[in-house]
Amino acid sequence: MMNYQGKRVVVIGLGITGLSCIAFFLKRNVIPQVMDTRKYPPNLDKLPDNIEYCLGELNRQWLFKATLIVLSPGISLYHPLLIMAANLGIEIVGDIELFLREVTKPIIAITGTNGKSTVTKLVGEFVKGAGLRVGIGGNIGIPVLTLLDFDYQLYVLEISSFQLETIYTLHAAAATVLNISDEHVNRYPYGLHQYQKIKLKIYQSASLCIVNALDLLTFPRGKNNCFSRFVYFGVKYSNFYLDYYKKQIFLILHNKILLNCLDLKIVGYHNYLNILAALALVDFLSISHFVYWDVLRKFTGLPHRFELVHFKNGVRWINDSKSTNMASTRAALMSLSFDRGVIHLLLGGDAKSADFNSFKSYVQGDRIFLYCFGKDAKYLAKLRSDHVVITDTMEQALKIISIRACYGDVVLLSPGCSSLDQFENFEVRGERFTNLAKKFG
Ligand code: UMA
Ligand code: ADP
Repeated sequence: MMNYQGKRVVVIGLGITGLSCIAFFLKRNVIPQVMDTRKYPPNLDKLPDNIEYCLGELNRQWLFKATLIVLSPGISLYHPLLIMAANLGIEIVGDIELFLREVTKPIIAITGTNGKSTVTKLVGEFVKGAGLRVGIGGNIGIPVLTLLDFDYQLYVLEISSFQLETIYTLHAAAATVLNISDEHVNRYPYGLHQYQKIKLKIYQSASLCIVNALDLLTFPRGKNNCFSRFVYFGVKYSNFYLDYYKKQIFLILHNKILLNCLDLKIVGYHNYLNILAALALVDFLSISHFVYWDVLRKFTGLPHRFELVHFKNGVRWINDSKSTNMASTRAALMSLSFDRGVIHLLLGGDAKSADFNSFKSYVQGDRIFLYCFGKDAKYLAKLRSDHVVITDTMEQALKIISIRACYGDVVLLSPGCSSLDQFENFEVRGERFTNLAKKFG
């Protein structure tokens, strides 16, 4: 356990991470200073009276006098003032680094562009099923420092690239980068390569690196692979792969059939890969196959991820609001099975400067109609020359769809963009879609 007595601590960000950091230091009798670049950040009302705070910008004087800066993931480590602070030798860490310095129990660490929450949840269920007390947290919405209040035997952490920026001492029992594709381009000026490099940090000093054999970008390289053992998933020479027989797909574990994918409640090739990754991550725990069967048969996935929220008059309304990049929208389109009708695809929000050209081929043809809304609607509408409607809001698009949708059609919200231009978060966007689906459908 670290001793922070005498440190001048600055916490940046008043979101749920910042709040958990403040509580962490107060418990250790250290009173941090707090700042947030937002003029009206959330949680101000939750700040104890004795805490000094500064809003609207980063306070240069406080920063340069600090001995420890704790940065929330929403603020980039490459902010000019933070670069200056780092050059002055001031330590900058995130909440997960604080957490790592406190715990001794094994950690399963999960990152990737898509599938992190699904795999984190599934791994958590496997470990629980094996009878271990498991702490699940990180980017999934539970700040890791809040896990310190409980006596867990193992931790499962979902870690975003933003969080990886400020992690230095992760020694995971098993770590994975599930997949890598274009995402958060607005945060990484050097593009995909910079984003990938940050993601691959998760392998550093991991005992086991769980590698997606189908995605070269996820392979450990250089410094990442010292002392580690690689375990691949997704291809036949590995212990975790998919086999095909008479149009059916089977999950293969250590060369034996574990399950027919028809017995699962979740659908889609991407989800079958997620299951393989989860199995590979927990393999070192030697969990019984009965636990795997039981968990997998019951697992319904998480809300807002390709979730059927309404079915009426033969029309399926699917909420995939968590789709914030084109790879996840592509996965949704590939998961749809139907023999009649068309897809009404709602795309929209903040595209975060992503390049959608490679996605064009997935949204052509007579059986797909695009409805583009929000900040980048016009940009998204360039994906095809016909069958496109541009609206300001998702609600306007849904009104039009409600008139057009016929028996056999699918209405799919898989927006491929961040929700923050028009909604508080992806959950609010998904709930709005669900309510409107029930109203118009
Ligand atoms: N912000 C400012 N100024 C500040 C601090 C934050 O403008 O000084 C803005 C950020 O740009 C962001 C928002 O405020 O838009 C929230 O940032 P935050 O760091 O305060 O976020 P928290 O509420 O602490 O939530 C964070 C993660 N959010 C982000 O990384 C943006 C949550 O992931 C995570 O669940 C939580 O910590 C607990 O670990 C959310 C997310 O969107 C779900 N993650 C991104 C993603 O999945 O793509 C990475
Ligand atoms: P993350 O936590 O990385 O955002 P989620 O499990 O919450 O991942 O899923 C986010 C979106 O990505 C959803 O639209 C989901 O259907 C899709 N998705 C999940 N797993 C994958 C995968 N392996 N490849 C591509 N898309 C995926």
